[in-house]
Amino acid sequence: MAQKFVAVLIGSDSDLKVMRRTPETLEQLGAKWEMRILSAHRTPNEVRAYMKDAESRGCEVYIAAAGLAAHLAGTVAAHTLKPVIGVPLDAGTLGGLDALLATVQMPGGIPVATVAIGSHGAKNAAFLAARILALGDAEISKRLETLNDAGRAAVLEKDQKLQQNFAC
Ligand code: RP5
Repeated sequence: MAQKFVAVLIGSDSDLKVMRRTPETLEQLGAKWEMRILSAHRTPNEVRAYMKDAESRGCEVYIAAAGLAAHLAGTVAAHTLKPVIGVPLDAGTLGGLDALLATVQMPGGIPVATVAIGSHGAKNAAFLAARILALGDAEISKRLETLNDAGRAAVLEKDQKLQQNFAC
């Protein structure tokens, strides 16, 4: 059987500056991925064709990122029963609020799990996709646990330093 992977779609190459964080994080988590530039507005037929092919090869989760009137995640969700994670991006004059609303306000029955605007969302989309794959993948589950422990240790270490440096 084909290895399960995350398909990361971005609406434009101008999204790459922020969205490169997603594959970087997926790599850290040991999740297989591929990334494509495909637009809900400029290449709607290619979005559908890619999805059909990706699912035949083992795509289990989608991450779709776009700015402005961000319809990419919703379009993907309309064409699949796989989980879809939407990353709204700041690409215009409204700070990403336009993309956030376009991504999150899906009609009932066609969900898009929407993460934060921008780079934190790009990172969390990877974590959420990995959590989904980890339901059936012990290796990814282990990596999530290790990264979680590392995050906890880093905060506790900083706190300890703070206590030492600012002791009353
Ligand atoms: C969206 O429009 C893209 O996802 C991008 O965030 C924004 C601007 O695209 P470009 O005009 O830079 O290609 O569809």
